Amino acid sequence: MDAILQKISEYLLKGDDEKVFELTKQAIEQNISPKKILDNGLIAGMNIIGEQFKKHEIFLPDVLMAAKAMYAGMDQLKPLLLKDGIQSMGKIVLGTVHGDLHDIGKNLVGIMLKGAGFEVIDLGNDVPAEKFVEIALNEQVKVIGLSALLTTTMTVMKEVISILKEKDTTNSIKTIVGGAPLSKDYAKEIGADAYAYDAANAVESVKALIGRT
Ligand code: B1M
Repeated sequence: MDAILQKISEYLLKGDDEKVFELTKQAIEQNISPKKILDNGLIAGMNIIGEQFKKHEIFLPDVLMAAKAMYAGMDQLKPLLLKDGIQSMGKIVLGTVHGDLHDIGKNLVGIMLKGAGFEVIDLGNDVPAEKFVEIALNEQVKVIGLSALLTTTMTVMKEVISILKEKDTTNSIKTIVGGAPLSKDYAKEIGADAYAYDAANAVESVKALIGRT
């Protein structure tokens, strides 16, 4: 792996946002692809943080610092992941479900969708089930994208799908779900139309959902 990507990962672990910002900038100047910087630098570091947190080797403030450093790197990559002047591919409502504050992955999905030409209505995090449906109907959106990082909040996705069923809108509004605890099987179980394991896969899945592959 490129030494600089290793360094990005190491400083993310230390929660040093200034250093991560600077190193990400340098990696871009070295013509390393944004996807590689993201996957092998920033996300690689975040995955280690997740493991350390699980083993109680680090605590919540450390995770928060790492998240801040992750955003410092993402700020540098964002313009490169976005493409200008593409005709709109359609609208999507996106958000992290109620009770869940994790938004890094959801934001990455949003960046990649925008980069692919979709108009993204980002509702943020901790979004109640009814809100997703209300906005999707008001904005005449064809796809709702739901993100969840906690096993305790995954169930809100099922609530969104139930509301869509109640309103008889499952034909016109499709759902895509994602997030670390999710799986294809769980998505199928709750009646979601698609599941994506990462941001690039989310773009492919949304394209397939609205017939723009
Ligand atoms: Co939290 N957290 N956290 N956390 N956190 C996890 C998720 C956890 C797995 C850590 C662990 O124990 N190993 C664990 C969940 C356990 C479980 O439920 N099974 C956990 C916990 C327990 C908690 C708290 C409960 C801790 C506490 O308070 N005791 C608490 C909950 C707060 C709440 O939400 N109510 C909490 C808090 C936090 C912080 C606020 C400190 C911070 C979030 C900051 C932020 O998001 N602004 C945080 C973080 C950073 C993490 C970890 C370390 C990293 C998450 C992340 O950003 N990953 C995480 C461990 C881990 O996941 N390895 C952990 C990087 C990101 C790019 O990946 O989000 O998976 P990810 O997104 C990916 C894919 O999943 C996919 O594409 C993305 C890009 O590739 N994807 C989609 C995501 N959404 C998608 C939607 C799609 C399609 C694909 O379609 C719409």
